[in-house]
Amino acid sequence: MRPHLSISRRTRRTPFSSRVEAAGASGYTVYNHTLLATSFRGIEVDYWHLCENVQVWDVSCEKQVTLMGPGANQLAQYMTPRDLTDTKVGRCYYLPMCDEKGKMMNDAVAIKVNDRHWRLSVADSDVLLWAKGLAVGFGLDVEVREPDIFPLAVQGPKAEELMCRVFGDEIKQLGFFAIAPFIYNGQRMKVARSGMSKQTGYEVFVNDANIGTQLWDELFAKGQDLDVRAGCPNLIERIESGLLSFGSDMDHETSPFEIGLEKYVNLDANIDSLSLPALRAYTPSKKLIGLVLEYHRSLNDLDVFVGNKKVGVISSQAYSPKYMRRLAFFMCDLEALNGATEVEVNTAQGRATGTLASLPFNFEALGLTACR
Ligand code: THG
Repeated sequence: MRPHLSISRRTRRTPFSSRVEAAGASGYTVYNHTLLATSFRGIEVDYWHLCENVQVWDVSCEKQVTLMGPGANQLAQYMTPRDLTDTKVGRCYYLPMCDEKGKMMNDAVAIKVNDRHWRLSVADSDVLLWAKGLAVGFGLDVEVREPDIFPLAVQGPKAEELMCRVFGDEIKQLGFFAIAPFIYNGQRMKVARSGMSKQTGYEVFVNDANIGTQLWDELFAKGQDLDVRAGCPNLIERIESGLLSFGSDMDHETSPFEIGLEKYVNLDANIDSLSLPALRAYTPSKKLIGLVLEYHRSLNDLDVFVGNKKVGVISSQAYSPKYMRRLAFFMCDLEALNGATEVEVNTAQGRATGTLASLPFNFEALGLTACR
């Protein structure tokens, strides 16, 4: 018998869990102590559907750590090396969150609700505990909470059409990473143009569980002709898009410089950020690099070699049916790599050669074209 996941109150359900089950979720993971589906009809079938249609995802596991009070701005700035000085209400900000050693605590999508209120939509680590510790330790006048807000993502090329049918044509005004309030069934809810895919997508921050399930049902009723399906962040699409996953591609020992997040680190900013002194002094010796493998072979292990020398370990990988290659991210020891452009991995059929690629993947530059 295959092992199964024992679900209890500790593995929190969400307002949408019964809908996700009824839609045929075939796999789950636990993310921020909460259920997150990983597949429905199988990740390849789910993948093609996401690339061509529209899906509704229960991403309630993206917990909303809320900082409220006069010290909210100061606490938010302590937690990230990205300069928040000129941040605006109505925009989302992707933030590396780093500790005093300059190591990743989380990568979050943040919104500034107002000058005394930040909301961090967090990846899979206990940001609530860290934020509470910092608030008390620094004596900040700020309340740190995790309110009942349940993000629901609508992703795929037909997402805009479906969202317009439910929320009205004003949805079209939302630019990438913009967020604005919309009224649904008399309830004000924030909607952002964001999500864990590079397809068009939105996230609705559902703040009322009952209205949320009505919203779920209405998305399916109004999207029937668009072939709307329940879905979830898709491993294949995530890797093709070069989106990182906390816990897989980074952990509490990783520097933002090692995973391509340097563009969100403002080394020269005159700000009070816990991690900046350490980050200013740090020179990375590792880097997350893309890997393209010729054949549809499964890997025996995650080690990456140049000859007999191990140069790194794969952190995420999937077969891309669109480019007909296995794609991976691997954490590479730059000194061991010593400028090599080809590496080897162990597959079920023996050693296979892989080509290095910068992230995010540039398929055109790699000479790869989509098969459909
Ligand atoms: N949506 C929301 N919260 C989240 C996620 C989400 N929290 C956890 C996790 N996902 C955080 N990880 C990411 C990673 C990348 C992006 C979003 C969340 C992303 N990046 C864009 C890019 O890389 O091109 C844009 C970054 C930018 O322009 O600032 O979208 O999915 N609410």
